[in-house]
Amino acid sequence: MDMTDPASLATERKAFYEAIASYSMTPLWEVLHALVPPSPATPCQPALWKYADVRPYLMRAGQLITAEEAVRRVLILENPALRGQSCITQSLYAGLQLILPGEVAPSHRHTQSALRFVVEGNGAYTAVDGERTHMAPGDFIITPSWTWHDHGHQGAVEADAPVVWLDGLDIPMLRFFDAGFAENGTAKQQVVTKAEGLSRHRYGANMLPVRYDAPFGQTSPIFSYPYERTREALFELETHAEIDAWDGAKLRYVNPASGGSPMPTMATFMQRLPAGFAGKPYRQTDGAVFSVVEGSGSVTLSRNDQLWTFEFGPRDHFVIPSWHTAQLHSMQGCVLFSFSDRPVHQALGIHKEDRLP
Ligand code: 1HN
Repeated sequence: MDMTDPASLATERKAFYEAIASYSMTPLWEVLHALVPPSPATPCQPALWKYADVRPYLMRAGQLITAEEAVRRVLILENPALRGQSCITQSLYAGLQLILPGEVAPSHRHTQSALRFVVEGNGAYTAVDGERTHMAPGDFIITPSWTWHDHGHQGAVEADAPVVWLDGLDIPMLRFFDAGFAENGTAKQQVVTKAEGLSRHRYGANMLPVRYDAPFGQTSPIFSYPYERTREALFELETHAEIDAWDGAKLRYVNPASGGSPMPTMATFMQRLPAGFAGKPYRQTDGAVFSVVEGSGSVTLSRNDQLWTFEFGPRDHFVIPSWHTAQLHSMQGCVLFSFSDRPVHQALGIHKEDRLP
């Protein structure tokens, strides 16, 4: 073999790769650069789902299948670059779920953690471990890992009766760890054993039981964070506090017992961009999913030499993938809910954020 002749060397290497392939081996040096890229190289793409486009299909789904037959009547928001994988980023699942008056989405439980962010409608409830909570637009609700949960709608049949919420789950993460288990309930609906609001009274008044029992492990014992209280906090901050040049007025939801994220795998945030806000650019390793609550604005995204601009209004959804530079703008002012896998990055000590000038 002539090591100085590139052509014959290439032929020899190729033969070598083929020889080791039958022993399920492959040379690192051919893939090393891609395995440890100079900066996060996500296959995910920024994407926007305009609610005006999505809603008619959700309502059509409501005519084609019942919540009970579907178990969960959801249109999955798939990242356009990851079609067929049921995920919006490599680690997160997102979908829009519809429930209509009189319907029940039957009781089950799974190791995957879920969050609900209510997008429209009134009259629906979700039940977690024997306690029901009603769902109102802007409410953030948690289904902790391995807790029984069902949803229902007791409202009247009216034009605005459909209730739609954003589901956020850590499905791809649990799939990665091969740690997904699920179980169906014996009854369609679980028996209600607790008064509505009990968990909020017990854990959500800036107080905790003297002998705190962590009913859901690392997950927050409060499973419903109503929009009313979040909104008031943000609007008071907008009026009376300094506005962050990157985020506007942004707060993170917490597990009051730990100060950490509400769920071990997902962080959730709400932010208010004041009217006329022109945010500075930032990038983060945690890809984030946004649900627009009120108002309108735009987000400009860039990565290498690619550029995206999304104009958004109420109930629109968009995804900012890992390490894409983002800049938020709002002429009118707006409120944005978002969630990401940040707690996992932080637990691993790999979370990075650049707040650029
Ligand atoms: C689930 O249990 C719900 O409980 C929603 O509403 C979406 C997606 C995959 C697996 C389980 C729910 C889900 C899900």
